[in-house]
Amino acid sequence: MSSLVIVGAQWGDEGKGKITDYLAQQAEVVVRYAGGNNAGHTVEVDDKTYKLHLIPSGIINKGKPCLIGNGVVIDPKALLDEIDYLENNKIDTSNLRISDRAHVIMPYHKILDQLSEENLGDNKLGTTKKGIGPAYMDKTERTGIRITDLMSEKKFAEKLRTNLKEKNKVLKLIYNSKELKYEDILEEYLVYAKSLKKYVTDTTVDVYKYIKEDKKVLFEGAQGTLLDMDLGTYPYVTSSHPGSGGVTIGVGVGPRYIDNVLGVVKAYTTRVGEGPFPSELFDDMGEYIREKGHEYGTTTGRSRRCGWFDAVIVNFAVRVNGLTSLALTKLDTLAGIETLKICTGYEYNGNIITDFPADLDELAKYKPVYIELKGWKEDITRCKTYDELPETTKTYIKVIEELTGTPTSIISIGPNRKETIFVK
Ligand code: 2SA
Ligand code: MG
Repeated sequence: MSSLVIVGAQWGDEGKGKITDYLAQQAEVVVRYAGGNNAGHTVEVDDKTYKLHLIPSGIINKGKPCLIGNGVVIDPKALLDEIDYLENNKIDTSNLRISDRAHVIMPYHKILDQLSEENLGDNKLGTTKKGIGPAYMDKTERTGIRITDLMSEKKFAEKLRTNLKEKNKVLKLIYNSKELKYEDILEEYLVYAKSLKKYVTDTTVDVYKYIKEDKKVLFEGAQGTLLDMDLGTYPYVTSSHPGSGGVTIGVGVGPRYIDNVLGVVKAYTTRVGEGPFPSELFDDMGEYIREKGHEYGTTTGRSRRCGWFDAVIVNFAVRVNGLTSLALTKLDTLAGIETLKICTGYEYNGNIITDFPADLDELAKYKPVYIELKGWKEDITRCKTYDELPETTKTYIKVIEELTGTPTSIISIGPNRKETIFVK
């Protein structure tokens, strides 16, 4: 049996989509376990680029069952649009399955996400405004509407009536905003329900069956460890569990069925949205990396903040996820930079820490400590093997392995599936 979790080891956008697609060529099943259509996963195969938000990236590989687990929040319209987008691009979606336990993103979730961000002003989180937070809030409040409810007209109508009564009060009294009409939402969502019915199943049964049949199962993460609601830079996090622990709950699979955890790390660091980012670059170098690496949000188009590789946060990800190896991505972006820096710790008043602190005010006092490494000028996108990489690139990889105590198993040197070196 060999199941593998693919987890983001930074603040998301590490290239999980590309790595999932690459590994899905050998896997038999791909499962999403957290988040929703806030995610943006880009997959490039031959001369085609696909942008996915909710459906596992494994879908690009023909005939692989792709499951959306119970830990995911589903915007039915976004899902149906994505199915259409894939079908229009000749990608078969008949093997897609969605969990009957997954929660549904409702129109009021999206509006509340937007209003709450506006209300927070300077303290805003920088969410994707897809309704993710409010949907998970209802889930934990135990008032959420699940896919299984949506499949029953009567149950959905009842739950919607109760929920909307309360949401309209919030919209009107707290935000002085327009109330939503029950009939409009009911009518809209019952149409979605009809279209989604054929995909709905108890995915815990499917996953268990695949595992018992010794099938290779890939669990595809969304966002990143530092955005995990428990482990990330709270409150500047998403409302789910992107870390490897999210798999057991978000899919309903016991930890003993997980063999390996692959941490996807970008060769530098990016973050989109608000929140601390110790190795952030505010100068031309940050701009250079942003432009060269096309660092713009796949879902919102927002420009991503860029900075040097931070071994402190990756070590944190190694620890809390139990990473067994790293997939190092976007190394090609760094070509042409004379001196590269890697953050190895944070310093304040002569005291250096290497464990990422929980208290963000405490963290703000610290300044990153860097080591410098010689860069490379060569375009490495055509390298086919590790040995073909320039010596300086190899040193950069080795230093990351040493600092994180974790071997690199995959090196990504370009967005295309072909631009990937499998190390071990
Ligand atoms: P939310 O919408 O409630 O999940 O936002 C909360 C925080 O989580 C961050 N977040 C992300 N960070 C990186 N990538 C994400 N996906 C898109 C992408 C983002 C985009 O792939 O580029 O297009 O802007 C993602 N989704 C959520 C978010 O920025 C908040 O900091
Ligand atoms: Mg992304």
